[in-house]
Amino acid sequence: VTVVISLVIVFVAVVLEITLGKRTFKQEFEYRCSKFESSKKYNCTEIWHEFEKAYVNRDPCKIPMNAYDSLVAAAPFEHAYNKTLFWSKTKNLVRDLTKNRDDVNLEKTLLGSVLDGLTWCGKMGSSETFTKGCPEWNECVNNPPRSFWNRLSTAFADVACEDVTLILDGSIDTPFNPSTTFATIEVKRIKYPKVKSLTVVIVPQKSNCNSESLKALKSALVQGITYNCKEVTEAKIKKCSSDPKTPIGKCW
Ligand code: AVW
Repeated sequence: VTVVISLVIVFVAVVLEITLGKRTFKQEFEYRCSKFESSKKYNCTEIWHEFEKAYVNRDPCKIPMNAYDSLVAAAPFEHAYNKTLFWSKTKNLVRDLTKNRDDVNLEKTLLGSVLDGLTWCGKMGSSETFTKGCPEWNECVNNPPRSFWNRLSTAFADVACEDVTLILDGSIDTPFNPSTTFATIEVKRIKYPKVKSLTVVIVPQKSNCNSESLKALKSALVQGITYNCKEVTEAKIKKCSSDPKTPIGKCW
């Protein structure tokens, strides 16, 4: 009887650990990396080591963008660069739109998908990765996640070509906000003639294609690139998300 009870207890403990047990940061990183469709061409162990080198054993407010240079080099992009979508304040909407399509937002790339939604940092004198007690996004400029996303966004905008799309949030007064990653990093790196046009897509509400904020975007855009703006209903976007056979360009 004692043996049976012990076995039951062990079984319950194992089941609980599997169902409730959270992956550590490193496990989550490697799990997501290995799940990435074309990860066969990537070496997730090597990518992890390049990643942690950027911030481990360092002051978490002193991680510059270039700390991630070797990480970005170890996991080069291999998406369709002419199917690039940028976004600002519309992350979930864009995620839904590009799901099951070959159009690509940053979170569909290997490094983007691996680190999406995660927080991490190191500490001086420690070789560990921490997920608690890390600087907030705006606490200091050079914090590990912020510098990472700035660095990856730089690389993402650098490879974009032909006709690119930017999905903006029409429910706010400043859809093109000068303090965002799109405005500080990406818009400057979309170069002519590699990129021919930028199409802004916006659900008109507080803001629309005539808003002052979009005039600022137009002037921030590199000379030569054709600027288009399209207003589209939320219903149409939703319909398009649930119908991935419609080419994204036909959604607006
Ligand atoms: P965003 P962006 N705390 O919606 O134009 C934690 O403003 O900047 O769009 N994380 C934060 C914070 C914060 N206070 N602020 C921003 N973030 C992170 C890369 C958070 O993960 C793509 F290619 C939020 O979801 C797009 O074209 C993300 O930054 C463009 O840059 C975006 O904030 C979107 O950047």
